[in-house]
Amino acid sequence: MKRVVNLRPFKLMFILLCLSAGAWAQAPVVEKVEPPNWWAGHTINPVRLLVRGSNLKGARVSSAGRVLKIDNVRVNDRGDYLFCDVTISNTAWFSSENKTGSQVYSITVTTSSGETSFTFTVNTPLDPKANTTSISNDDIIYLIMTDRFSDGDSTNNKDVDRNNPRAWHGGDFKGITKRIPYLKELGITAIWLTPWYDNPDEANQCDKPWCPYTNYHGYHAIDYYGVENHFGSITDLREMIRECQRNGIKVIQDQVANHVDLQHAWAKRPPLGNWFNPKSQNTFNDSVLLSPNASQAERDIVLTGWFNDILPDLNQNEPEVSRYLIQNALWWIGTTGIDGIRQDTIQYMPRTFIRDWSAAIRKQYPNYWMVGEVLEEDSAHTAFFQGGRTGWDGVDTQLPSVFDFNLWKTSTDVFTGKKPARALRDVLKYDGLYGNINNIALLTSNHDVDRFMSLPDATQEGAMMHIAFTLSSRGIPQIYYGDEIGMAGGHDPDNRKDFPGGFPGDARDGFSVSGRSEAEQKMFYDVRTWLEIRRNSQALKRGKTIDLIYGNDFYGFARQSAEQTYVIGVNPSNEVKYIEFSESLLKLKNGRAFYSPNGTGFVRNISNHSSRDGLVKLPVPPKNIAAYEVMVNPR
Ligand SMILES: [Ca+2]
Ligand SMILES: [Ca+2]
Ligand SMILES: [Ca+2]
Repeated sequence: MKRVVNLRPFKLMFILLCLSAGAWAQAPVVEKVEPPNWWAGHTINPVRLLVRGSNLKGARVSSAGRVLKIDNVRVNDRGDYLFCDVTISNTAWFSSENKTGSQVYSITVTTSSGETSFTFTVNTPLDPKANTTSISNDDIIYLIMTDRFSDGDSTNNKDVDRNNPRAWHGGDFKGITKRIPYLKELGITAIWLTPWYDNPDEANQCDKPWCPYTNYHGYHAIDYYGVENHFGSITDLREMIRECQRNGIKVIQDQVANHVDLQHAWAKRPPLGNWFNPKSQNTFNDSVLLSPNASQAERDIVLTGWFNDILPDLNQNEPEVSRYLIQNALWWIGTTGIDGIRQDTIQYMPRTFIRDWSAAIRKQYPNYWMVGEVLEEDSAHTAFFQGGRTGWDGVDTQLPSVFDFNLWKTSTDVFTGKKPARALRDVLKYDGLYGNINNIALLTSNHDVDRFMSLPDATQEGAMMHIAFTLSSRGIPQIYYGDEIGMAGGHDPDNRKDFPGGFPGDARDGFSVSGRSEAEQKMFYDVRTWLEIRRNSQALKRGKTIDLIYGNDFYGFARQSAEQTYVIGVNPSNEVKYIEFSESLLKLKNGRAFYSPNGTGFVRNISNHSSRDGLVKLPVPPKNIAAYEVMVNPR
């Protein structure tokens, strides 16, 4: 709408030529080519281009030479979008003299009224070893809302207003780069940033109480190949990713394939008549997706309804849309080297699309980790979307991970005194529903839920137990920025407050010990200790969960891998409790001892104390979670 042409000069310059002067008005014009580049030797070959322009009706598309072969040209009815397959010849590439860097080719669009051409860059084949580790059970993810974390570049602070919780606040990629030492000190191993696609700069207007609001959060894409100008350039992004990775921190991109913003160029002039689903409000009656007994009509409302009236819903059942989105995901991985993807509102897209998207990414990167957001506090529902199992619809989504919102919600309830401790076990008992339980993502909180410290009856001890429990559970944990210092925050946007010290002029610096309150420092220290326990334990990262004891005010369980056993005691009560269990439950032998790395210290050598009847009794202080490692030789 307000954006006329969005030419991103990323390895690409458009050359607009008009050779037929007599027919200037009708000569073809090219404005944007997506993707602007691709790789030789890629699992996606041919790559399908989406070309935006005008006067494209009847166009023929060609490229001189033998490297690019172009066919399957399709032009929409208005003549303003053109699709074509570009097959990249590997033979031509490898036999060329230029085996490093990239090669720029010219592609010509010809109609009866003239011709124009654009450039298309072919990059050297991607390193097959890159991204093969992706995100794994070794990782602990830290979710950052880029706009709200750290401002490292004031030159991109267009219309920043930190007094308005719904305005841009100025956080950016350079700010995150600057905080890498803090992230290392904390001990996380991966960051997930809210979306960095270019979003509208201007505030959305409406008659709702939350208007006007800006898209500082990034979920309103207007350019799937562009970077949000408030966060920096693609160069800044790549620099941030490179610096993170150099420091042992992986980067996860937040992708949004379900919808775009109404200001996207497609909204007014969609490439195809069925590019978007017709405008209707999503009922968010999500359970019809899980139930095989729902009518398809009811299910379609959830799959095709708009998230809201300014977010047109993409029709992934149209193969051109599906191909566009799959290529876009792979383009970001290849271009920036990101280590994982979080996919927004994944359940509102067809499961066949989730499968095709997942399969295509993992064809190129066999171990790649993607996590889908299925915001349901129901294990059966979230499990339905994880890959590894075929659903009632015959579809295995092949999606590596989903978030465990049921465990998150139950943990917040238990540690604010609303549910008994055994409720935790009563969520974990559904673990068998998942295709791969160790792959699922565990959250302490995120940008869509109230922070723990703003829940009724929240205490810092409760917040710490909530985090410790998350870090001692199966799956891959994810902490939301600020949780480590007990930041408070209720409903959106209160839960997206600026990290203290991240912005010029802040009264104090939460990134440093001296800037933290005593309570914040205690929290930071405890969280860091637990992160260290988690990072160093194969049992916590990959072990089986074995229930030992569960009651209203206590839950004891073990995490056991081939090489290590941990015993965890969860005690939300006001008195000391004991993890009492028979050694036989864990197949332990005499001569073992238990060591607590989170402060309780060496506790008990079984061979001296309880080997006779095979019973183990380990204390857990009140309002605490104790971790005991089973030691072969007492320390
Ligand atoms: Ca900034
Ligand atoms: Ca923007
Ligand atoms: Ca949808």
